[in-house]
Amino acid sequence: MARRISRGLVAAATATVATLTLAGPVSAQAAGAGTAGSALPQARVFMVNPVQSSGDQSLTDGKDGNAAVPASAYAVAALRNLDASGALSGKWAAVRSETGAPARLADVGSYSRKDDQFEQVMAYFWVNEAQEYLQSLGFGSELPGANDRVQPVRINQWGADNSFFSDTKTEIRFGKGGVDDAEDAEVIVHEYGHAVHNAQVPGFGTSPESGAIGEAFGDFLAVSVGAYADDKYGWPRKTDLACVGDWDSVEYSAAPHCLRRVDGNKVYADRVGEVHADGEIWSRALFDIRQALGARTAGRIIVNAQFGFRPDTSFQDAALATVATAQRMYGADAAAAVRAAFRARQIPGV
Ligand SMILES: [Ca+2]
Ligand SMILES: [Ca+2]
Ligand SMILES: [Ca+2]
Ligand SMILES: [Zn+2]
Repeated sequence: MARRISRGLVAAATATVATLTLAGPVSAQAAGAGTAGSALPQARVFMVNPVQSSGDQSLTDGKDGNAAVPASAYAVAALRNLDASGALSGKWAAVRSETGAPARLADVGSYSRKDDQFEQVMAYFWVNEAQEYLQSLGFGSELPGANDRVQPVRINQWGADNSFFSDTKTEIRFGKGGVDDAEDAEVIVHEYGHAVHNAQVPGFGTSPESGAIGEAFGDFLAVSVGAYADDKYGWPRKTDLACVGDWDSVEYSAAPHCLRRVDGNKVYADRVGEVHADGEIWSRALFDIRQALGARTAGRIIVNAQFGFRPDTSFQDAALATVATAQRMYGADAAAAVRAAFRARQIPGV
């Protein structure tokens, strides 16, 4: 599955974001929903994705049919940070759909996967969750913000199985090939990872190695946000933590289904010049850092280091920047653990 990044002027996006932040007419219902905890709209969402939460590797898309996924795969969770517009628009995400009518906040508790509005709700919920995760790590308060702004998201009806982040419009687009892309939180958060990178370093990913780092970070963030949400809501996880896209990939991978994994054994010499394939070198290092230092410390080091990456950074420079960030934030032991993770991937000069 292609996950491509288009490149262009970041400046062009500023107007888009500014437009989206203009609040629409205030409706009493939405205004209340945005402020009072008890009034937050309660939405049906997947607990990351149906394969991960059930462990059932035999689930199939079933032509987007409701019967293909049991009701037990859904959970009810609050939609937070909505603005007063009455749409799926808020502090961290604004969803536009080109398939089906816009979701109604009054109905977010009753949509199922066959409804176009279900993916709109998933996109809003998981982009918000991903930014809340970054905020929980201190980004936007103690540390600089990392894409702490309204993220435009568009859902298209495309034949191709393809989602991507376009930094021309700083917009994420989700396709509907195979399993609808926005039915898998790990696909949503992967794409959001590109938006985070681009916010940290405008135009990030202009070389094969920096592109691979971008893919790797998207996968790492997807796994991290899924685990964060599972812990927060008490949702079951019955597939390997290292498996990304358990549900989107049922149509194109053998069981156990994974789009990619973050615990592979590739090393630097295994590069093939394709960003997703080569990203598995970098994502394994990030996963090892997480295993060594814990989710919170690893997340803080990894994201904070990325502010210092050049748009065309090499594995070597990015690894050294991450080691230096660990040293500065947590001292020698943390730096040694980070260095060991990159050395295990045989990244030169580290
Ligand atoms: Ca669907
Ligand atoms: Ca798909
Ligand atoms: Ca997963
Ligand atoms: Zn990607």
